[in-house]
Amino acid sequence: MIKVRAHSNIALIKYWGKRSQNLKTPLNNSISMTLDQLYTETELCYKPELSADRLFLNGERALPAMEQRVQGFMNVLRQSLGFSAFAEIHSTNFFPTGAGLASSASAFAALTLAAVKGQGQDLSTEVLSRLARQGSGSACRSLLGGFVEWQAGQREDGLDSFAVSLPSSSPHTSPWKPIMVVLVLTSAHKAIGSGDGMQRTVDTSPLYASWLDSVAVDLSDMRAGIRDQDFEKVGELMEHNALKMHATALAARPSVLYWEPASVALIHHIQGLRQEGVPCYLTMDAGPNVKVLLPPVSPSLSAAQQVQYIQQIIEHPAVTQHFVCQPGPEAQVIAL
Ligand code: 2P0
Repeated sequence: MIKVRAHSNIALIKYWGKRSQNLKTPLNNSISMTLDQLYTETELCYKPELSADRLFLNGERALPAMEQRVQGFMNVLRQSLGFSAFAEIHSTNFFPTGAGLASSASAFAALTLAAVKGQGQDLSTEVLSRLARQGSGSACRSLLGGFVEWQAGQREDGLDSFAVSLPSSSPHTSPWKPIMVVLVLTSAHKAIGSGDGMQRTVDTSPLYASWLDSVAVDLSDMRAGIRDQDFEKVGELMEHNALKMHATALAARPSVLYWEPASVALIHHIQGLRQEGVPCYLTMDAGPNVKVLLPPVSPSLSAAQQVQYIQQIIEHPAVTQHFVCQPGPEAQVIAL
């Protein structure tokens, strides 16, 4: 038995579109921040008596579709690493499932690490990331902590498509720790899944070519912003990139629309607070929730002032739940 923990991540520059469905290689690089408060813990045990992998999610046997997806991914691991055993897998999300917070990134990162370590293999982060990508694209970023870039790569076989750490500090400063407030909204509406949403956007949105044309500059500016710990630059660009991703999706046929009325209300709320002087910027993924970046405590921002900003952000009536996150650690083994 082995137990691991992997954290969720939020993209600052988005992954939106694949060049290979099967290998989950993306059409552009993406940059993310690993989130310390949202994570998955996975216990895995290889059992000789099993003739198929068994998956338990949050204490209950997983639905067949979910179990089949995991079995397919375990087949990829068996083939890549050269083993044949089947596993019993218990995966627990330490954040609400069904609240529109993606759990596939942390779940597939945790499963990859558990399955590999459970085989007694010690693989580099690069190899682990490349494997996790084949479970869910964004999972390749959750193997690493802090700020992370997923290199799209160019090879047909996907061998150069994996995530690497992005330095967030010069040698004389400490790691950068801005706040990401994850706002959960009042929504039960099930929108189109992210995989289908991005594919429809690639196939039908006339804006998609512009997305790809403009993302290289976004990536180099975001790298510089993180390196220089430049909050305004990172925040402004993060919000621009997210709204641009949603614009490409809105222009698909039929439209890929993830926003609820409460999402739009929250966008106005955050942009309004910013006009009043609150240093905050938003991002959104393939769902209705809104995530808000705030600067870290510093000589120019007291802890009390930061708490007040968080209060102003979460006091909107559309917010049902919130998580105050900072850059989180890499995926790790927590019990053997
Ligand atoms: C991201 N998203 O960069 C983007 C932004 C959603 C919006 O990665 O099909 O669950 O398993 O590779 O990783 C969500 O997509 O998709 C995602 P698959 P995944 O975070």
